[in-house]
Amino acid sequence: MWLKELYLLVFCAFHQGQYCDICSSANSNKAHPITNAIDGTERWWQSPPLSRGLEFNQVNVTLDLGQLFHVAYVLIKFANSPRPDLWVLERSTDFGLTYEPWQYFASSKRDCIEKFGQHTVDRITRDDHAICTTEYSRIVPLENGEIVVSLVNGRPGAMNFSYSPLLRNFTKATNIRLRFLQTNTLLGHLMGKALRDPTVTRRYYYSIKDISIGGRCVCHGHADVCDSENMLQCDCQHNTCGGSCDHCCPGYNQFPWKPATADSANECQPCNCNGHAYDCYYDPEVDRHKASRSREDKFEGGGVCIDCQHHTTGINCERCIPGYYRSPDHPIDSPYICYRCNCESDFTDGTCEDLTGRCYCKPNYTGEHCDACAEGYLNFPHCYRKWRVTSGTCQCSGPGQYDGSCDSETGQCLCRTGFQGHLCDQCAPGYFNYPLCQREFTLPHRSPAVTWCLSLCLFCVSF
Ligand SMILES: [Ca+2]
Repeated sequence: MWLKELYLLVFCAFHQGQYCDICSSANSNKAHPITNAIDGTERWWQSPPLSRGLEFNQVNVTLDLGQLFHVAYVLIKFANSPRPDLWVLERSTDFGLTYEPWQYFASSKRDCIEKFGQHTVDRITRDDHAICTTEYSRIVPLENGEIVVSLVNGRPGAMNFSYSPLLRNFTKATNIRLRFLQTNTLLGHLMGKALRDPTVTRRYYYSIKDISIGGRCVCHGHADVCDSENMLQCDCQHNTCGGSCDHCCPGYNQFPWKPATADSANECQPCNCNGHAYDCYYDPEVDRHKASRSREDKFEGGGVCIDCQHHTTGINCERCIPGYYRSPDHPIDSPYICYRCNCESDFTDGTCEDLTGRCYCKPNYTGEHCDACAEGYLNFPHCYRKWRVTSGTCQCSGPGQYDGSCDSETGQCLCRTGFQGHLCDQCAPGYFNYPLCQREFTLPHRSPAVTWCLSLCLFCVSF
């Protein structure tokens, strides 16, 4: 019976002597889940007692605030156990990825120094000094003790919070962690037979009735109020977005985001995407090269439109994509601004001229649809360069040309049998292996009939 009880969760009430009972999740009066620590009622959370293992000295309680806040104070009301002997209040500003100490708690200055370092007991000279406090680790009261941690009062910047960047930064938190390291052990004279009682560690645990946190939203000067109906989110203005108005809203990144100051709202400015994109991003390189056009039609800022629609592209969605041309009949912000090029010929690359739709031809070709040779070229679809041949200017050399002569109009060299091409530099059909250009014989199987035929042909050729 004793053993069994030792391994169960037990809670005790000192004001009723040493009355203890067994936790039970089935009965809300005997269940002590962590949600009780933030429910605003008298119900409390309780950790497993040390009778279940000394590792339960080390218990973390983490609060996720859901967004960035400036925290002014943390108030912890304890329940049916004394306040912890040794612990650290920690904060995270990156949504729980990393934590850093905010304040240390120990029962003596000596413990502060030994456990947390000499600097924790120095006088506060900096707004971000993490101090060690001894007043909250006393054994009494045994029940219903409180800890009030003020993160602003007593610091150099306390009277001028808005103008102390260090203090504003020090109070920021997205998550708060209570890292308990050691329970307060009840002293012998208070616990009567504690030393002789093997069950005494059943009474060593942490219990919290409620945690209150006071602070204000971090809105970077871009909101007047936090919306209490919407998870205390900042009611952002100045085209800013995010839980803390910490970035520009989609489509408003012509300039980098800035916090508001006493002198300027530093409003986020819209990008100029000519009605073809919803979002944009700020690119400092584009800004430096003055390549982005603002809504005021000036090359100021570095907004680059994202995902241009209606077959548009460019920093301001100001051009048509290849294969489309700008319509002469629609304004720049029309969804019909870009028409498809009608350039299906082999002699174009598929692109065409803005406003006219005239196809851009490959070299040597011309015409609305690249269906003629360009000036100086002839013989469509080959479109050779036209030669003005005077004596001795033929470009015919190499093994394929016949005698160095060429057509006076086209420059076409006179080729030997088995060669072709403008300069006779390819093998003709039926010949292979330039520059030899041998005759091809393809005889997959030498049947007697083929052999006969071959002999006959060779006989013919020899005549
Ligand atoms: Ca509660």
